[in-house]
Amino acid sequence: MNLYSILEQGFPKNPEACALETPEGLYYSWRDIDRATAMIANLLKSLKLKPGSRIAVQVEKSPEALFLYLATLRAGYVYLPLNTAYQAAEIQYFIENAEPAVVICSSKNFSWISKIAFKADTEHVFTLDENRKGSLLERAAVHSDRFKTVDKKEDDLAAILYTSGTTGRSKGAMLTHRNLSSNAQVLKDFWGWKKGDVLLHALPIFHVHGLFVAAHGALLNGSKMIWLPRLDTSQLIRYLPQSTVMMGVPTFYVRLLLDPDFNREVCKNMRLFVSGSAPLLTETFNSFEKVSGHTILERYGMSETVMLVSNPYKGKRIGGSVGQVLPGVQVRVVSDQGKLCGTNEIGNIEVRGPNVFKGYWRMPEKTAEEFTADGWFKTGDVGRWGGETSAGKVPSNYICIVGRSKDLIISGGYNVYPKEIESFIDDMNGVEESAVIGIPHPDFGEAVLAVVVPKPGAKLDSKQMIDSLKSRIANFKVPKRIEIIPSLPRNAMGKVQKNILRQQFT
Ligand code: MLC
Ligand code: AMP
Repeated sequence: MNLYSILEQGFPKNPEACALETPEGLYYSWRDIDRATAMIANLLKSLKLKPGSRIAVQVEKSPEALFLYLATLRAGYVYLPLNTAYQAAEIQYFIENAEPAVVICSSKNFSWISKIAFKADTEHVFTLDENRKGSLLERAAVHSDRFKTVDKKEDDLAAILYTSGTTGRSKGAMLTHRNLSSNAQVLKDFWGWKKGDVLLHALPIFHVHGLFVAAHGALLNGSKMIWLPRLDTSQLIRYLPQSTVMMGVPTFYVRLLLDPDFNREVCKNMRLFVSGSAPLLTETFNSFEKVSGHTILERYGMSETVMLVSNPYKGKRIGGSVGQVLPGVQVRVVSDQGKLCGTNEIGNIEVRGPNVFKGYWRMPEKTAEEFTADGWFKTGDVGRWGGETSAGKVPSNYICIVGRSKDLIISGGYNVYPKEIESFIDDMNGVEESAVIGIPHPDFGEAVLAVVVPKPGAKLDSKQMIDSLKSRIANFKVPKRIEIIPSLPRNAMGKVQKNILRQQFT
């Protein structure tokens, strides 16, 4: 098997039909996908890489970036997508940890990324830009446009997605061909994908949501995608009348609601709006229903498990609940003492099934820590079956997420681990210690805020600190605000009381 071959089974009979359309007026057919992915796969094959080689990619979103992902699958290698916001220190860590055989980056970053890559023994560095330029496509152009997709075992790796750890450095979640194909097949039925669907795609393609959930769904259904480079509400409003499905993080829906041109008429052709990656406020859920006439379908997933829970397509979608367990997946809610929780009892969410990843790249101990002795993956999310939301009573087969046991901030759908930011701040001159917290933010859901204690006699300038962080870490991780205070509140055990800081600074 190969995930690509499974997706390909869904491609439409007419290879000349439109598969991708871009706002610049470019149209790609299904035949174009087949030919372009074959040429890139032939290029990768010509490099005579070792089986299981990682192909690390940090490029802007473009149709060719999607083809590169699909070509990597076809050639049987492991795709490693990297957020375009990552800076040198972050990229260096990923490249040193994953040891990719090939790195593909934007031309503008070639000089520094290639230095990091060659130092880490990467054999090949190519470039790929948004405008169909770069050495990857130049080199692929001389290769044949036919390629026999490499046969893989179900358990072979298809992708590695780095997800930050609560302590220590990021961990690479290893996802297999089976993890991704089983999830795509389940969602195809669960969300009622049908002939004639058109997906409006404005998510980034270096995470589960945009790459696997959204793109796999359309590919497996043979549906055209309107391929937008990023979220731009006026472009969404321009293309919604031609679309039937859209997927986004909650910020997508918050911003659509603020746009005076967004209304029922624009959504007339739409069949389904999906939200995930971060909590959707019931207020947004309700307002969206009022303004658009559509009930957002919220679902819950993560890099290690792809999708595990979803509100139903046909049944009742409940604001404030992430829905029911997907077919083939098992979920349990367990108390800290290890007892199964009943309805309305809060506990830790654990999951088992064909969607659950193989482990963290080269971190067997971390992998073991995150699984229970009987093989369930600990999500780090806290929730309950049923109970009540502001929308009313929730049936006992629906899950509500109420918090996280992991110290994690989700800002605009991106994860930020306070520990990582605190360590950057603590290294700065004049800083005694810091605490990073998430506070409610109207656009991003949560915003990163740092509370910093100066060393005795030191004078700190929060603007300068923010500017310095911007040059060192991905922009979405940079605190929106830094508050300087004389000391951090601590409990009797000496632990920083972040809840008190949250109350104080919200
Ligand atoms: C951008 N900025 C952010 C940010 N995105 N700040 C906090 N959180 C974010 N998410 C900052 C930039 O640094 C910049 O700051 C300013 O906001 C404007 O940047 P921008 O690039 O113009 O932002 P914009 O294009 O508007 O992007 C916002 C966004 C984007 C929400 C559309 O972040 C996005 O597409 N998020 C989706 C994330 C996603 O796909 N998550 C899925 C993970 S998978 P300055 O200071 O430079 O001006 C997963 C599993 C699952 O979680 O269940 O799906
Ligand atoms: P990531 O590691 O980027 O894949 O993020 C996964 C995390 O996002 C999950 O563990 C949850 O904490 C969070 N998440 C995903 N979907 C939802 C949702 N619908 N509601 C609340 N949190 C969510």
